[in-house]
Amino acid sequence: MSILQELSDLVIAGNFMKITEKTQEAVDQGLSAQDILDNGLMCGINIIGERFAKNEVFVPNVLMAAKAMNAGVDVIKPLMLEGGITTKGTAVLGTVKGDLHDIGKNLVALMMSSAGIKVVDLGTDVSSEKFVAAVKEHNADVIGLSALLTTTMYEQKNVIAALAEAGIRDSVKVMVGGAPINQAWADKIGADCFAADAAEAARLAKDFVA
Ligand code: B12
Repeated sequence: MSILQELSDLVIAGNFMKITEKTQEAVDQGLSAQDILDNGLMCGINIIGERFAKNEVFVPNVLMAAKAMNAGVDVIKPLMLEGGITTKGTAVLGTVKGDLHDIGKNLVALMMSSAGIKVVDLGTDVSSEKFVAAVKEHNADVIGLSALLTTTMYEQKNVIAALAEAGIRDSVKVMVGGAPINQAWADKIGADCFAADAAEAARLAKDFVA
């Protein structure tokens, strides 16, 4: 079995004890952080998502898998941050109100930091008011809104409306993302862009602050 397959299986099993050691082993074998993430850890969390949708596993299993995924990400974090030294612009990031998913948002934060962007991470379950206040306080160039639920994706629209109401919509680029989000949704709610993954989000943010 390949080490990437083993990492995927450890995420599925929620084995957060063993995954640190195994991820380090993958790093020591010379695998890139991106390979470990895309073809190991992410495979596992996606499989758990599919099984959860089919009621084959339940919330505690997903929580354990998320914990294992985060433990693996912690090992490759320093590699992903390599080179991100000069600060180019500021991004405010958060998961919208009512939504507690943060693995994807954390990866976006990591990739943006590694692209040299200063990231102000507001965490999860963030209200429009808090987003608006943070954009003003940090004079942000970019705001990134993460939503993983079909019920909370509408909050992205509310944040954009709140930015407009505060008179700062045109001074900040709005990026949206998360599993149910696509370009059509971004267009519909008047976001400036959509990115399907953290690497693309960082590339686009870099372009915005250039
Ligand atoms: C892990 C997980 C959980 C964990 C979250 C732990 C954590 N700390 O995040 C826990 C157990 C808490 C959880 C809870 C729930 N979950 Co959940 N969860 C998942 C799961 C399996 C994985 C999500 C994940 O982390 N993926 C890996 C990351 C890396 O991918 P990502 O988030 O998509 O992020 C990438 C891109 O989308 C993008 N991106 C993300 N954010 C942003 C932001 C910007 C600005 C940009 C540009 C890009 C971007 O870049 C990221 C990296 O490449 C998904 C299934 C899935 N495959 O999505 C279900 C899923 C999202 N959950 C689901 C559900 C239903 C729930 C619950 C309602 C379950 C319940 N009955 O309680 C609760 C809701 C809690 C709440 N209020 O938020 C459903 C949603 C269905 C729907 N139609 O809305 C899903 C799709 C599972 C399913 N197939 O049914 N969940």
